[in-house]
Amino acid sequence: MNKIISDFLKEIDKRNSHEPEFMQAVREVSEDLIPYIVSQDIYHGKNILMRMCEPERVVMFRVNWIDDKGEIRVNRGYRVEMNSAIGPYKGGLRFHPTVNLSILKFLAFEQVFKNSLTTLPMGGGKGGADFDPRDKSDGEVMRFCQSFMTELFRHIGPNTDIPAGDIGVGGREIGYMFGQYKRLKNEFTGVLTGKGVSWGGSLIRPEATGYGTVYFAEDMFNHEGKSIIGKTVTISGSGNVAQYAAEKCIQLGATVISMSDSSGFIHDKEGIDEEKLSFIMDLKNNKRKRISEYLKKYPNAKFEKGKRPWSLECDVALPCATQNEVSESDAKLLIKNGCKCVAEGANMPCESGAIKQFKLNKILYAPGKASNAGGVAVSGLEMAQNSLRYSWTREEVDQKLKEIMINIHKSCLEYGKGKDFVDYNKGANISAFIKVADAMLAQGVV
Ligand code: NDP
Ligand code: 2IT
Repeated sequence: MNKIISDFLKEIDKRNSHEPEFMQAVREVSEDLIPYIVSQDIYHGKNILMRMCEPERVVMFRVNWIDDKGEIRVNRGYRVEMNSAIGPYKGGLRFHPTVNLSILKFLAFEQVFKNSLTTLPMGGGKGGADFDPRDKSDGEVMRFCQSFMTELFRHIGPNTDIPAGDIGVGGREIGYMFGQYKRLKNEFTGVLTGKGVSWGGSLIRPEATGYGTVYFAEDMFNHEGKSIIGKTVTISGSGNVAQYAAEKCIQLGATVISMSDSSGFIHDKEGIDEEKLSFIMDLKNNKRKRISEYLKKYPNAKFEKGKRPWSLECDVALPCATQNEVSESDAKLLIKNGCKCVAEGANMPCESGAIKQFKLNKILYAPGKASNAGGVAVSGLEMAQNSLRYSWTREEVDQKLKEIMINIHKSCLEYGKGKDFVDYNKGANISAFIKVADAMLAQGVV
């Protein structure tokens, strides 16, 4: 079996050898999927995984814009349309200086599996640009978004490809891009999700990824007859996902002791309560400042410059910032310090060595494609509401989100349950694969 896997990976590597993040994502999925595919006559010999590893289409384009000093700036934009077997391409846009094809291909590949798990009819895609909105004025961000959409609009549409937010793309950026799309097409449609509530957005979409991650952690605890109530939680990131993961932990009665950004983490032993969290939300979302400013208001907390919060004693760790932010040695430290549950709010935050440690030590570990699927799931509900020209209440959307997370948990159990341990990674990979593979087989070699 190991030889079949390594031959497959060698073949994929030939075309993608300069894409380390993409190869990492493919490797992790292949180790679960190839043994399964080989055991199933309907999938074996159809080159189905190879087909899933090749994007249906990739567009790369120049994005010119003018900064506040009147200088002409050039960025690179992308959209990776990975797989449309079960629905139109769906997935976020990331604006961050590190964005490249490898990162977007890994995100698009993961998105295909994640979207399949949601049970909603969405294919997978991802896009973005190597643009950094953090040090730009509002006017610069608007001009960039307009220029980006001036090219992207011809490749997307409410029945073709429906982008949303990701790192560096929140409500403000979605607004500017929606405005430009509408102007170019003269159509008011659900072409993007994460829209404002008064112009087609869904209630609970901003909260959905963070809330869903915590619902999933609670589902894992409940399955063992335990609960997140009373647990100590360490969170990385302080953006959209981290903020609402923290909010849901607090609402459920857990104690959140850390949040972070790319400059370091804050440690508040007394716990980040609702008031402190609203200070962080204002700091990050309106003032757009660094997390270290938390100490000016709450001087009892500590700031650890340039570090991640995995050295803290905790019961639960929720990595909600970015890929490869938990190394194997971080994982060992977390386990040594008592951590029992890791649910990924971010995409691929744990390196392969870290996942190996979680499995060896039978930690409740949920891969992002399962635990952070609540965001895209509510995007799917936003699309449904747009098609119905109707909107559901907060309670209705939240209830549907909870049910979707419970269903994802069940799917993971179906294919991941062992004697005394649930391999959520394997469960998620196989369950997600089956739905996409069946659709691809039914649609022929296209
Ligand atoms: P935001 O841009 O709102 O926040 C990102 C946070 O992560 C910020 O605190 C940022 O710090 C930090 N961060 C980003 N890059 C790095 C880095 N290289 N090193 C250290 N810290 C970093 O993004 P989101 O909260 O939306 O996304 C966070 C993660 O969740 C990503 O992995 C994304 O793919 C994933 N995700 C997002 C979903 C969504 O609906 N938004 C859905 C599912 C997954 P700083 O401000 O200093 O840059
Ligand atoms: O990684 C993700 O699932 C997202 N960034 C959200 C995608 C979406 O279409 O809502």
